[in-house]
Parts: sequence; C-alpha cells; structure tokens
Amino acid sequence: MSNTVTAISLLIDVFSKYAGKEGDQHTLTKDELKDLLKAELGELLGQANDKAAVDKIFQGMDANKDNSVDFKEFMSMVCCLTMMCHEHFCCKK
Ligand SMILES: [Ca+2]
Repeated sequence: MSNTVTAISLLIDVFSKYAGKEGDQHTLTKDELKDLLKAELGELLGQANDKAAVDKIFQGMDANKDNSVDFKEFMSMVCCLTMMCHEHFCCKK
C-alpha cells in the first residue's frame, strides 16, 4: 500500500476507534475527542489535558453546532493541522 493510502486508512481507523467508544458510532463526543487528542495528537498539541483548551478545540471543530464532531468536521481539523505542519516543517525559512 502506498504511504498516502496508508495515511488515509489510518485517519479513518483513528476516527472510528474513538467515535465508537460511546453513543453514536459516527460522531465524536467531547470526551471521545479529548481521548483522541490526548492519545493521538498529544505531542503536537501538548495542551490536550487542559479542559479549556479541549473545549475550545471542540467548539472550533463542531461547525454545525450539534455538540458532536462528525467525520467531515474531524477531517477539516486534520486538514488545518496538516497544512499548519506543512508550513512549519517545509516552508519556514
Ligand atoms: Ca457537529
């Protein structure tokens, strides 16, 4: 499998793993998002233990304000994060 295909299936796997923990299997609750951020993105975000920071990230991600984060909303966050990293690692002079 190519790296890109691997990355795509990993993103789907990660989302399903955390979204499936409680309630709706297709959306992340705030607790599920917190676990995901802590376990998967802790080294990148660093502040995932901070409740206020998690609240802020959750509200930022929940574009349609239904108090859950669906796959589309999750991917918007991943896209932003990926572009930020790309800028940081590739374009910073
Ligand atoms: Ca939502």
